[in-house]
Amino acid sequence: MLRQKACAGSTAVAAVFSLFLVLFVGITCYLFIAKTWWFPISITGFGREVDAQFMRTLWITGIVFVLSQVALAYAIYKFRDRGQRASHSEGNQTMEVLWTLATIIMFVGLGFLARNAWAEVHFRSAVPGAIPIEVTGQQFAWNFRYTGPDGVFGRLKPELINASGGNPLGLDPADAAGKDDIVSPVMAVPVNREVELLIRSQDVTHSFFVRELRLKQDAVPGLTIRVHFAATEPGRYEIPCAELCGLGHYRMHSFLTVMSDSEFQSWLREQAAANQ
Ligand SMILES: [Cu+2]
Repeated sequence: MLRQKACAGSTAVAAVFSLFLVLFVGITCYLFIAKTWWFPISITGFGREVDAQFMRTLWITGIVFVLSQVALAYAIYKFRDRGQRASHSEGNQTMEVLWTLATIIMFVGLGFLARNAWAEVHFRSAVPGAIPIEVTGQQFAWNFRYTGPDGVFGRLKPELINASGGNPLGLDPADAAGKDDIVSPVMAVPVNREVELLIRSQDVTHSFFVRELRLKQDAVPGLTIRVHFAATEPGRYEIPCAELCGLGHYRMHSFLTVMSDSEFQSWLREQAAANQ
């Protein structure tokens, strides 16, 4: 039974909405394909695995996105209100089972493909001989500590922390192992050498993040969290704090410089001289 013509919906509204959806999908796809806003090149082997996983996920979710939005645009136009009686369906059990299974396979499959990248950061420990660097976040600065020639970090005493007095980490002068420790507000690492970060916080939760390393790790008060990487491209990269940590969060950042081994050795000597 048809309702009065005056009660029928407008074809124009359905058409415009469908067209908008198709345009929206097209522009979204263009932005990804043209890489209008894209991340910087990765400088770790692990980062390339992360990128590969990102692209796999993007392709699968992208195809699902396009198909579902185009189907939606089609349905909006095709089933627009023409004054016909509304009908409803009870659903389709076969379809329900199929798309639930497809979703499970997709998510478990993606997780399975990502297991290497995940294990590399979270399960595998650093190779023997990796350079240890202690990373300490505090409101609102990063400090990086190197062991010096003895290969051992000296003891820290929280009651000795005095940033304006030149002891931001609270190094204990009574501990001989700490005499050659180097503390710097910027980080340097030699290219193609594995380094192990020992990430700490003096106050609230911060987050160590270098986009090019594809590495992000929270710095949590009371914990020392280890992560490791080997950077393959010399250069200077920003280390922002990636966790909202207070009013000065926006200015909490430092820099990582990846340099040749000889440059790194002379950088360490300069820092040691400056720390005296
Ligand atoms: Cu912070």
